Amino acid sequence: PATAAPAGTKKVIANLFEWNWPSVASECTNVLGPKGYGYVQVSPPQEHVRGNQWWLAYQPVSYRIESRKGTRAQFQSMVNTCHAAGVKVIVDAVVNHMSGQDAGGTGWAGSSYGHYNYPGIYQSQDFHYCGTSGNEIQSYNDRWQVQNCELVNLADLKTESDYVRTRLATYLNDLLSLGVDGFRMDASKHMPAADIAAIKGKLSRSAYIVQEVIYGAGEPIGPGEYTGNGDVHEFRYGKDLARVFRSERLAYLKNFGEGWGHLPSGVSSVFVDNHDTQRDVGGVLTYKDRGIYALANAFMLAWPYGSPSVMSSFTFSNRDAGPPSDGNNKTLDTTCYSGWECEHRWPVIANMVGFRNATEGAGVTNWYDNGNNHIAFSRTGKGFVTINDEDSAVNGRSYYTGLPAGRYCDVIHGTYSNGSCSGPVITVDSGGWFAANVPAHDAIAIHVGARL
Ligand code: AAO
Repeated sequence: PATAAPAGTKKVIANLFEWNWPSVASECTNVLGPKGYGYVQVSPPQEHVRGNQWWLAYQPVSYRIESRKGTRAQFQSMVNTCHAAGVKVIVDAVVNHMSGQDAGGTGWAGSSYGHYNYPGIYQSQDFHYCGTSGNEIQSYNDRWQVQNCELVNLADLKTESDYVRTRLATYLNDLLSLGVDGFRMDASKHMPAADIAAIKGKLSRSAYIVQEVIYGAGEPIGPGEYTGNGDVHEFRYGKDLARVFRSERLAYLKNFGEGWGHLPSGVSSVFVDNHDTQRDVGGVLTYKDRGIYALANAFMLAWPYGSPSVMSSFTFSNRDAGPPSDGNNKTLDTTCYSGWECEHRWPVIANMVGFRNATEGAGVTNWYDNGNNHIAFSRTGKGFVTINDEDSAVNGRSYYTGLPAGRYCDVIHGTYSNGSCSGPVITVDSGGWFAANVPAHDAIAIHVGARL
């Protein structure tokens, strides 16, 4: 992330979507810290409406840090544990709106609420009523509607009002007081960039900011107008990468990123998929694509564009279904590979985080492609990767890496730890070359941080 406090070279985000706080804490200690993830992104921690769908977390009822994912004390303990493991914490901050239930009710932690009435927090005068049918956004081609009408019936806060801005900043400052390092600003497109800037200006200390603005072709509001506040999610990245892997040629990736019209690298937050795109925004690669998904993540982590974020999902077939939970809809502790996919632990993905860290700052050299689906490139002096997404193996080839001579762990097929490699070892000769076979839909990656 571009604006965070210095985190050395550890910049990769693990998005532990809908994990509860005790499980996030133990993952920081046991996996994220050791594997070199720099950040964990967690789902909205504030009180929300009751029920079991995952998206209820996006309907705030109060700013008490008490949700199906855990209590304030558990949240605090999670932040402390992650910090001790060298992992910073990014919170998904829902600040554009409150709940979307016409009837009102009682929230997770017991606060009562109406659609436009949150006792002690907001009353009717704090919301927009834009005058369309149901006050609903009818066209994304109308800037005013997008920022003054309701997104799926969610009570739309008047973020131009100083009272609302101050109340939102009070919530975010409470999280900062618990040690939080950054915020994913949910539904940023639905707030003028200046409103987000004003809220940011009320924060008690600097924090990493990443704004959710889904690029939509021809829409008047685009991601570029938010870069003054911090990073912005680049939704074109995952969509374009999926198209390349599915139906085009990996050779096209030679100038992936800015060369494709994406945001400037330094403010771009990228992912193969996120919790919305893996469900609704057709065409991206997800855990359901298995090996190709792993290769796409490997490319993202090897390619020096943007701040990469690795999705970690619970498994689902129904779009609305919540994570594994008990009879009261309290989220259960995570059990990887049973109800939870834990993509961030897949060996290819987790090991490529180490590649990212070891190659930070090094440019791309020695690009090779066969004009089709076999590519290779070096991260100057630090690492080398080749991806063969052809339907057949590429055998008997040598690759020029420019790396110092030595024996390197192939981190796609093996894990490097305590000086040894659990998989194949690649020997780079004194000229910087190695020879190896690459099976179909497979890859080889080596870096100076995993040299034997
Ligand atoms: C739920 C129910 C609703 C009910 C509501 C209130 O589903 O029926 O009315 O409760 O009771 C999540 C869920 C929602 C859920 C909501 C509240 O996804 O289902 O509603 O919580 O519980 C727009 C926004 C974007 C937003 C996205 C979902 O701009 O900010 O919709 N994402 C965030 C979160 C998301 C969350 C919310 C916001 C709300 O990540 O999880 O919702 O807090 C176009 C526009 C986009 C627009 C999409 C979808 O995108 O450009 O701005 O996103 O449409 O409407 C291609 C195009 C692209 C297009 C895209 C998708 O990629 O290029 O332009 O396809 O069609």
